[in-house]
Amino acid sequence: YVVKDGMYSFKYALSVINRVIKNEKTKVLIVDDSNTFLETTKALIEKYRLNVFTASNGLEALEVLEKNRDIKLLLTDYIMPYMNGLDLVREIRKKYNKDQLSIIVTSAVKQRNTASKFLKYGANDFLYKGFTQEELFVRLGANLELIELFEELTNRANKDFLTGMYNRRYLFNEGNILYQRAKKKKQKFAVALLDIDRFKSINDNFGHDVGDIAIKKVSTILEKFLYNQELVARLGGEEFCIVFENADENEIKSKLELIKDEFENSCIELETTKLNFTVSIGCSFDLANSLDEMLQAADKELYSAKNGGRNQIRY
Ligand code: GH3
Ligand code: MG
Ligand code: MG
Ligand code: MG
Repeated sequence: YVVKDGMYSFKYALSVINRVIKNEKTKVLIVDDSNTFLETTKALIEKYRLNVFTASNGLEALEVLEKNRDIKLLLTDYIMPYMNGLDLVREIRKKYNKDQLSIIVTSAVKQRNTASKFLKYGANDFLYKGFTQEELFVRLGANLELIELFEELTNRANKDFLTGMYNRRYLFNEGNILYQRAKKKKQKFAVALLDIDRFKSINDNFGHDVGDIAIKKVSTILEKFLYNQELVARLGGEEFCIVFENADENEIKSKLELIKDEFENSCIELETTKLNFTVSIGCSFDLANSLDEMLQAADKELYSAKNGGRNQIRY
């Protein structure tokens, strides 16, 4: 099925693949009812550090995908028993958009409308069987590059540039999903707002750069105590939000105490001095009518923590 070329001919594709695949091994799934095709293509693709899975029909492919949700690219045949490639593409596109999974179709069927039919149903690319190694690698490279660009875009849209934490936008999208789930399943749910005390005076006395260091310090400390089951985000400025899903009230309270104390007991080493700062936290356990309402309630508590003298938690 695969026509061999001289090595020189796919240098370009290799350079793309090597750029796309950085640390982790990118997962690729090949679906074909011919074992010979599966084995040859798997061996070929594996040479370039891709992690290759195989399936011999559409149904099997859906199972493999279900178990490996981080598969980035699918190379599928058209005519197969049980579920053919066209039905497979239609099924997949109900669940995975083009920003999550690229689909390349390979077929020996040479009807005029085969390729367009597949593209209409959501395939990214189409290759007639008998393709050369170079053709395969160029298309793998191009389609994997696309996925990587989507990932980078998503990352930039959801993360805060200074700290690398999730941003306000992500918090509201993801937080609302978690809130609705908790409400439906009648599960526990809590939100906390954390704000640096007298942050303006850090900026005024030490400069904006040191202010930024303090903000980054918050992200380091939150990372130390949270992130297992919590959604953590920087809402803006020196204000942070923690969403607790399905956690016990006392557990949350003791975690927040630990965090507050950690700020009190640690400092930032500057060239000439040590900088100490504290935080205030407001927390709401009442599910209320929306995530927004919960945040408002937590904000009220935060306000009273500030009024009560700062460096404290209010529930
Ligand atoms: P309080 O104890 O009541 O919270 O007082 P505060 O001074 O911490 O609170 P306030 O909200 O009045 O001040 C927040 C300041 O944060 C105002 C703004 O100039 C500064 N700020 C916002 N974003 C950034 C940032 O990204 N970096 C730095 N260095 N400062 C920021
Ligand atoms: Mg076939
Ligand atoms: Mg503040
Ligand atoms: Mg503030």
